[in-house]
Amino acid sequence: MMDYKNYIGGTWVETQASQANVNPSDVSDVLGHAAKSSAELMEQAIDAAHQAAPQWAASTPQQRFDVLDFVGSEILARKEELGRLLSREEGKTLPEGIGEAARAGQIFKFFAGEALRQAGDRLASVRPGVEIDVTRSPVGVVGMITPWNFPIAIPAWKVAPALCYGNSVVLKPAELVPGCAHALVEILSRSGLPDGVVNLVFGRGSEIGPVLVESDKVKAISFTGSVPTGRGIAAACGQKLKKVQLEMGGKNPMVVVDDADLNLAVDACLNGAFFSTGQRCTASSRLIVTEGIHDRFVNALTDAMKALKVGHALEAGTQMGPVVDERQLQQNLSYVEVAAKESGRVIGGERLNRETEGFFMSPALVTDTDNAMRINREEVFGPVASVIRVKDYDEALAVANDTAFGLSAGICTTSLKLASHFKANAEAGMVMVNLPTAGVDYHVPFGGTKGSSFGSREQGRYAAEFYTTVKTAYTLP
Ligand code: UN1
Repeated sequence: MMDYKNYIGGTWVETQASQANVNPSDVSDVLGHAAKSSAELMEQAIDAAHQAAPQWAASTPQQRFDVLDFVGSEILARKEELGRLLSREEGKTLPEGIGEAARAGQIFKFFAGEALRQAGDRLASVRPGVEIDVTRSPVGVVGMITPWNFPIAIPAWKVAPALCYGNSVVLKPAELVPGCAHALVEILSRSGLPDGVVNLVFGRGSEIGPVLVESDKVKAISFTGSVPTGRGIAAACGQKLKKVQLEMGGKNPMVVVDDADLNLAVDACLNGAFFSTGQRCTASSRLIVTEGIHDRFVNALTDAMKALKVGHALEAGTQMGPVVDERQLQQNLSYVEVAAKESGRVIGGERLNRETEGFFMSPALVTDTDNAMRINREEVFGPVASVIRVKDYDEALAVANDTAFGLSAGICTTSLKLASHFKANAEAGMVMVNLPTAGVDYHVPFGGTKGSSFGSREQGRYAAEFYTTVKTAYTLP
């Protein structure tokens, strides 16, 4: 059994460990216990990051490349083992866990390369003889608060760019998945980073999160999680005039129009709605389907959904693992109930028993819904999707955009004209044509509009916007 310790100033710090890391596929399998840190320990981690910041800010591109490349190589070499750990603590299937671990490795590799490609602009001044340089400097200490649903990829896509651009880090991972964050930081601890550049603090978000957000030594906060928590963080950062980046919920529409390739649309919706047990902010949760294809689509998707094998995440052949914990399972089931009460027709959505005691449920499809129903307004964060029948593409687009969220939006169509129109007019940060709304590349920007995101984009070269400060220097030689 593992004892997940905090990592502060280059040392693994012994703390009273009390938060159990439980396998959602089998609650008798406890992976370990994580530190439940005090505000004081969080302060220590912030101090360590603050002290180490100038040294890392002055590091060369080669040093940054070497660290990030080392971490990326080790994650990729160990992707099976790390993927197994991920699936065991979070519950996504083993192929999904291995895929996510590989993604984390690739993210480090990408930013290793970016460390060598940090360029600025040199411009002529409007004044004679004056030269202008526009360059990027590190921000300083960056605080990161990460969710349980991507336990290694999300810490990776925050930590890697932070280090690439010369910042130091305090990472506060989700309580439910300490194992992956611990494994990642353990690799970072052997990567050649100076002590204090990366710090890891386990504990309750409500207790140690505010310390991180409010500290004057922390210059920026990157958060992925719920809208209410994000709002609170943004308000606190606003008070402190601190940089903030939020990735929050989604109620992502997938439009299926009459001319869609039916098999492709069913595959995209099955994947988008139910893979990773629907626990993705990019999940396709509103399937908006035009009249001419509606019944064929619903029948085919229902068959495909019912055929999904739900079970232990580590068992070969499992296509959908458990829900992450009892609280989330109850939330999912209560949304199914709400949808039924609101006159939706529910297929699936029942608690399931398996050989091991875990948080299993059958995927749920709610048909005959309209966009005003709660099931179509609020994020469930589980394997629950609803179908909204519409007359035509114009109505589909209007319904797709009628939401408080704007992370990802998809369309299944064989029409270039509709695809182009949708790309231009969907109010979302990411648009997918004939692809699931979830499952993104690691080298391009990730983020949304409206209530889904706040601040500049994560990932790809666009990450530089958040992790650096722009400096404009004028010289009269
Ligand atoms: C994906 O769909 O590949 O929390 C990534 C989430 C997102 C990541 C989704 N931040 O679900």
